[in-house]
Amino acid sequence: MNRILYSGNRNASSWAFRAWLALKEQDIPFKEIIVDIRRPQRWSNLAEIGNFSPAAAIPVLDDNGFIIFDSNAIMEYASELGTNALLPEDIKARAKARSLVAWQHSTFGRICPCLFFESAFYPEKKALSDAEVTAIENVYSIWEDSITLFKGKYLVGNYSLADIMFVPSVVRFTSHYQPDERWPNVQNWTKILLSRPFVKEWLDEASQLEPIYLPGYRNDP
Ligand SMILES: N[C@@H](CCC(=O)N[C@@H](CS)C(=O)NCC(=O)O)C(=O)O
Repeated sequence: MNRILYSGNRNASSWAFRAWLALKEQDIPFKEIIVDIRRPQRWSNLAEIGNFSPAAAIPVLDDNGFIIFDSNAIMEYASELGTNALLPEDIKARAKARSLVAWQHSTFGRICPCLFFESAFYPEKKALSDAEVTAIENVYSIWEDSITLFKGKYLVGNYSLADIMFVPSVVRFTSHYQPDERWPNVQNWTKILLSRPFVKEWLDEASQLEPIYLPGYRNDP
């Protein structure tokens, strides 16, 4: 089998997590090479990725010599290659799914940027600032509205790329601040998402690793 996913450390690579998840959910066989993106080896390892992928980042999917880079492209490829498309058939639901995917992919990282994915695995979590709580509550309300609108358990009805795209953000937010009864659909959705077998597989492995401490988490000087 000549399909290789260049992935990353389980407790650091939120983008690889998404690509890996889409391939797994679609039952697409692949070999995985984990690229160590911890500092300082991160830079030399990613430079090697740059020898065959323009973005010099992970994830990268090498499908028999054909290079697909960027998590979003790999997720769409997985959706089309597998038998259960991960985008809705309905044009509006599909546009909504793509809006949510694009939001996460482009600007969502600015929301609580100090709650990076790595921090979800810290044994001791910091207390959130008022601004962080407000930002997370705002996102919970947006997720709640989408689930309500599409009348299913997931963001746009059935399980889709939109749900997969948000899994790492769900992990980093809920590990610091759980949704309460103001967001009943989000409570249910996060529970379902986090108990999906492949999500659990990745997170179980992540939680067994040495945490990766990054500056900025505790607003240290
Ligand atoms: N837009 C890219 C982002 C990928 C990305 O930033 N990956 C990180 C590791 S999780 C990386 O390789 N960063 C290298 C860099 O910042 O140059 C994607 O969605 O695949």
